[in-house]
Amino acid sequence: MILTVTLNTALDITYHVRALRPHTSHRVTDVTERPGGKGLNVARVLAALGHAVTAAGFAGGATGRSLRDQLAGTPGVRDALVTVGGATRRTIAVVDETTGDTTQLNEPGPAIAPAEWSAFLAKYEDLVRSASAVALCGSLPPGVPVGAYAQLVRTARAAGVPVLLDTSGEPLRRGVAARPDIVKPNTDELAELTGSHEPLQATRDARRRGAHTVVASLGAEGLLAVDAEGRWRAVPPRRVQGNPTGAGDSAVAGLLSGLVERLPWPGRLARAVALSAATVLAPVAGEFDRRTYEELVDQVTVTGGATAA
Ligand code: TA6
Repeated sequence: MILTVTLNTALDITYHVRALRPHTSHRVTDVTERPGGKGLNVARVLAALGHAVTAAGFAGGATGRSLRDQLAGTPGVRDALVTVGGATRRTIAVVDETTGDTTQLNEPGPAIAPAEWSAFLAKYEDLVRSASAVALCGSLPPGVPVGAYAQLVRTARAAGVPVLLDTSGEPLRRGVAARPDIVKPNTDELAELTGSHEPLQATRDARRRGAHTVVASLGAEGLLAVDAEGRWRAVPPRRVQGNPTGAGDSAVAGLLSGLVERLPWPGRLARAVALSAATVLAPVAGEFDRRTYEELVDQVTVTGGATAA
């Protein structure tokens, strides 16, 4: 099974409005609630691709119960969340149907007590031993140590399990130094980590800081992957318009599924880019239309190779 970790789970609420204007009230044309937080989106996409997934992290309160009820109805995802005293946060995405722009509001999440963090660590150490790969994704809730991801990366590496890290800021900086197999920053996260706004230079710098492979998300321009053997660029066939929330999480699911299926890098990246684009075209994060994905995956252009590092 693939283990996903979402320390700051969320009940993702997506509102659609005709046009979003400040200082006015809006009629909501559509609303959805889904289990969210980056790792849970990754878990749902991996399960839709046919992988067995165990979802670890925290959940609590009425929002946590609602999230877990929905997760229980998701075939392929096993709930290994630790119950906490605080309430799982909500994140709100407001989609402007006229422009396609999305405005995101993310609550900070519940405070995690030291005993809750210890309970999670014990569970993680147990689960990681039977995992084929681990994904560590998203922000940290209050109370979780800033070096949490570094610790989780080290545990996975000690168990010989490949680990992917997708976070930002200081947790990313410390996590990268613990030498994860893959990191997937976007260009802002890379610039914050390295001080460089030039993706190739920043990607190489992130590798020098400890990441084995860096897969930089270039938004609508696709992905840039660099490891010790080479570098690759994957570009979607066209610019797609829709809700970009969760597009990066779908890319992570593509990379991880390709890793455990031992797909060569071009196939992994094509899958990640196509899943990402199919998620933009779907109304909410963590979901995609299978046929759209299958059409897109054959049209992704991948260049580069093993000698081009
Ligand atoms: O990537 C989209 C998303 O996963 C949303 O589903 C939402 O839950 C949010 O990001 C959480 O991100 P954060 O960085 O706050 O943990």
